[in-house]
This record gives sequence, structure tokens and C-alpha cells, in this order.
Amino acid sequence: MALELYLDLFSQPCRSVFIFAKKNNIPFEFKKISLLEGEQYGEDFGKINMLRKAPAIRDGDFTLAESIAILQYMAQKFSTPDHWYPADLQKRARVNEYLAWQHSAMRPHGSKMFWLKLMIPKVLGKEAPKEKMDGAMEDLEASLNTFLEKFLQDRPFIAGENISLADLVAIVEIMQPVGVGMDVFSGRPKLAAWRDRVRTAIGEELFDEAHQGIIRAPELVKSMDASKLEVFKAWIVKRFL
Ligand SMILES: N[C@@H](CCC(=O)N[C@@H](CS)C(=O)NCC(=O)O)C(=O)O
Repeated sequence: MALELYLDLFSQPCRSVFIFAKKNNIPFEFKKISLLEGEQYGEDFGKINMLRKAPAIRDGDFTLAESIAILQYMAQKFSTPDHWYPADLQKRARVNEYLAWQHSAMRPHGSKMFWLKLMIPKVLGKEAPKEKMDGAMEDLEASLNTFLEKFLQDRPFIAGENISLADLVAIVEIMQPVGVGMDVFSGRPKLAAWRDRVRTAIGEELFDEAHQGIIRAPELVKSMDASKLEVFKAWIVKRFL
């Protein structure tokens, strides 16, 4: 039986799981879970992931949450090419180092721009306060600088000569603010060159397929019925304002 992948490609960790499975020809069934429509709170999804977050997977009677755990599970189960999650102790440690860091830096900082720039105006009907935007921008810039100085340095990819899970997890997060119109690559030629290498390694068609939703996010969100997004109001105020 094929893996069931529960995904919404608006979500960065879902894109990494989607790209990894497709790139490695892992047979799977795409189970769309629409986060903005609140499908993660439904009874059926609760049985797949009680954390009520996407991505999640089902492999027979085994279910798994958390994108990093899912990527590692797929890499091991399907014996994907070594470069994704190298067996070499220190190369793997380099990948793990980035995967551990990004949870509390690149991920929240990229994601925050998406909510402040796009979702807050839509849900609350007003722009996010300037000081919140400025603070979020500072955090994102700091994460991008750390990414370049500490994690990428002068290497083609985070763990060396080849793409790994670390680059995949990084690119999907860095593309989130791009989706709301921020050109994070402008003025950062090393970052832009790395993005091009990652896109080529993944395959341009697959990269673009995974990101087409987020690139069109402003247009898609604009056409959404704001009353359906009411459920996010309290959460946004608590988390971002
Ligand atoms: N640490 C988790 C994060 C998953 C996560 O935060 N998913 C978000 C989308 S990017 C989600 O499902 N949000 C729905 C919600 O919080 O209601 C992972 O890497 O899989």
C-alpha cells in the first residue's frame, strides 16, 4: 500500500515532504488537508495526527507527524541516495545541526512575515503594526545572515557538494516570505546562487510545482471569504500582536 501524505502546499514543511517523496519516486497518495479551511481540526485528521498539524503520514497502520521525522523515515525506509541524509557521521551531523537550528530561527521568522504581511490584513482587516513588521524583518534578516555565515559558508550546499535534507528544509522556509512579495534574494548573491543550485538539484519543474501555491498566495488569499478565517483571529492576536 502506498504511503498517504497529508499535505497543504501552502505549508513549508508540507512542501519539503512533497518534494522529497516526488524527487525520490516514493509512491504516495496525496491527501489534501486544507489548513486555512480548518480541516486539521476534523475528526478524521485527528486520528492521523493528534497534534493537528500538517504534514502527517500514514504507512499502513503506522502514523507519523513532524516533517523532519517524516523526511528521515522516508529516507531510511526507501534507501534514498546517500546525499540526502549522509551515512558519514560528520556530514549527517552537519545536516542535523541545521535541522535542529531552523526550528527556532528560520522557520518562525520566515513564517511570521507570511502572517504579518498577508494573513493579518485579510483576517483583521488592517495592516500589522509597524513596530511588529520592523521587528519581524530584523529577525528574518538575522536568520538569513546566520544561514549564510554559519550554515552555508562557501560550500555549494549545507553539507558540502550535494543537496541534503537540510537544504530542502531551508529552501521551503526561505520561499515563504518570497510568497508575500519579499525578495529576500536581492542583495544576497550567495543566497540566490544557492537557491538556483537547490532548484536545479530538485528539478525546476518539481520546485515550481511545489511553490506555485505560495507564489500565488496573495491572489488566492484575496479571493478567500474572510468570514471563514474568523477562527484564526484569536490565535493571530495571541501569537503575533
Ligand atoms: N514542527 C512541525 C510544524 C508543523 C506545522 O506547524 N504545520 C502548520 C502548517 S506550516 C500547521 O499545520 N498549522 C495548522 C494549525 O496550527 O492549525 C513540522 O515540522 O511538521
